[in-house]
Amino acid sequence: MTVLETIAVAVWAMLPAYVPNNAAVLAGGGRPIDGGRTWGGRRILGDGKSWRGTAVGTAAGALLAVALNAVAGDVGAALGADLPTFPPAVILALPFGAMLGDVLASFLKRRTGRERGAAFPGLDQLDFVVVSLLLAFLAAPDWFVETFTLPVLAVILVITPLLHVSTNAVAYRLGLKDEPW
Ligand code: CTP
Ligand code: K
Ligand code: MG
Repeated sequence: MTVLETIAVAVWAMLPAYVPNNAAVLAGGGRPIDGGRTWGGRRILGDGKSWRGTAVGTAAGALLAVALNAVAGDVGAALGADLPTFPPAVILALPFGAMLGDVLASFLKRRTGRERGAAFPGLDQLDFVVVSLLLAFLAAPDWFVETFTLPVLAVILVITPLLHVSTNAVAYRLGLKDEPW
């Protein structure tokens, strides 16, 4: 695989995990997952993790995966890359894993004294990737190993923080997000 093909596969395979967090920002609000409960004097998760944001984010990523499956052949031919299609279990695992990773990160942020919206460099940029990859592996191990080769994983590790930082900066400037991270 050429470097460009590797990048194309990496972006394609992770799109269903990239979109949920942005969709959650647009859909956010409503009842917080933790119902306002605290643990050790701090919120368990905080108001930034809502049922609606989580549900809409997961649905948006899953719908995108279904759409990508429909056009993988045509887009792959145009790009000259062998783009993967997502097995049914992965259609759900990638976006749900992204949302779960974000929720777990908020749990860690609250336990370490960070208020809602506080930055946690490193965790903020990679939480959703790690958990979505983990759930995708559990959902379809053979597909995972075939799709996420070491070069593809390496590209994901590099481009994810770049994409995360730039999309959040845009969302912040558009007034959609309270903080630029
Ligand atoms: N959001 C949501 N549900 C989620 C994730 C995000 O409703 N599961 C919405 C919330 O409105 C949230 C916004 O998207 O405020 C931005 O997401 P994020 O930066 O992850 O949340 P923060 O408000 O920064 O809270 P935290 O410090 O817990 O990350
Ligand atoms: K976050
Ligand atoms: Mg935030």
